[in-house]
Amino acid sequence: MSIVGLPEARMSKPTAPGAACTQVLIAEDDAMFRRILKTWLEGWGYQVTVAEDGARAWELMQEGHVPQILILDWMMPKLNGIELCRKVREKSRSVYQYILLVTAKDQTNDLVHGLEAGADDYLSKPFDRNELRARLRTGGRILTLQDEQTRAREEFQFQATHDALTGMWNRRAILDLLRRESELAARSSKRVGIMMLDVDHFKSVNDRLGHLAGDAVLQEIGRRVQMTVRSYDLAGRYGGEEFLIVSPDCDQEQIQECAERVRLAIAVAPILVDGVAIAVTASLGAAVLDPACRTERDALAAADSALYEAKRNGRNRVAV
Ligand code: GH3
Ligand code: MG
Ligand code: MG
Ligand code: MG
Ligand code: MG
Repeated sequence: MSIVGLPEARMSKPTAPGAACTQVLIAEDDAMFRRILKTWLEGWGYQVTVAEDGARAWELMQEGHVPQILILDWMMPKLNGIELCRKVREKSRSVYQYILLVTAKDQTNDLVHGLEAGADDYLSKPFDRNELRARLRTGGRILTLQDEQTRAREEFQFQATHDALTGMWNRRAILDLLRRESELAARSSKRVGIMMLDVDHFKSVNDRLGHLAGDAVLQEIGRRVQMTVRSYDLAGRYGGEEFLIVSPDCDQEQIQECAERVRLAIAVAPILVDGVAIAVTASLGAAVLDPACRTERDALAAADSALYEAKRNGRNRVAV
């Protein structure tokens, strides 16, 4: 199952290209033509890398060079433009690279062949300097548009899976993640720990200090939870003042220990909101999910009834 909006999806994206920061890779076996192209493009502000054939261009990309635009000569030794085009399209699915094929061939069926291999545009030699420039600008516009769409999609995915107040996973996402972890655990005969946390007498925080102060307290509690759990644990806001923590590969003793650490992290120091120190505590119910024996639903119910027991026994405590 794929969980949208995972943090890594937000990481490094190429910036929207304008000529000034656009990386172009030219693969051309004709040394003279290669030099001319490079001079023109640099004159227009592009950052240019050249390769003397398709194999060298592929090598450069394998070494980590990620051009936004590729200008590929069709006829080249070792690896020709069409073959390289196919390899680029097969490999990179997350970052779109604009490919301009350059060739002396100008028959229609060749053109179709080139476009089917994944090229975006096509120029026949000899071509006009201004036409090349205009086509590169078109490529830049398309890349910018794609970049904006990618960002918008990522933002949408992030919002669909995260809680707006705390920035943690939201209820649906944390439940999806619990299911994913439980499936993974089933395959490797491992167990998943879960903790249900509920803030004690939270209503009275709102009543005494107002809803905004209550929100700030929830944010800080979320932060303390995330600081305290292991880096690969997953923490989400389950409901109003309730949090759910999913701990992969965790047994009963470990989940109890972890819940105790979380409890302490909240109780240890009051939360400062606008100069007012607000002492809060939380109760936690912990359970272990052994996928061979029980479902996520059962484990959630077990954590929930443990939480109820922690409340009944006086709050600010952990029950398993
Ligand atoms: P208990 O120890 O039994 O859990 O007592 P409690 O007061 O925490 O429990 P109760 O369920 O009665 O109240 C929960 C309160 O949490 C009521 C609700 O207004 C508040 N709350 C829920 N979501 C939010 C929120 O997003 N912001 C704020 N400020 N308060 C919230
Ligand atoms: Mg050639
Ligand atoms: Mg509650
Ligand atoms: Mg509560
Ligand atoms: Mg309650």
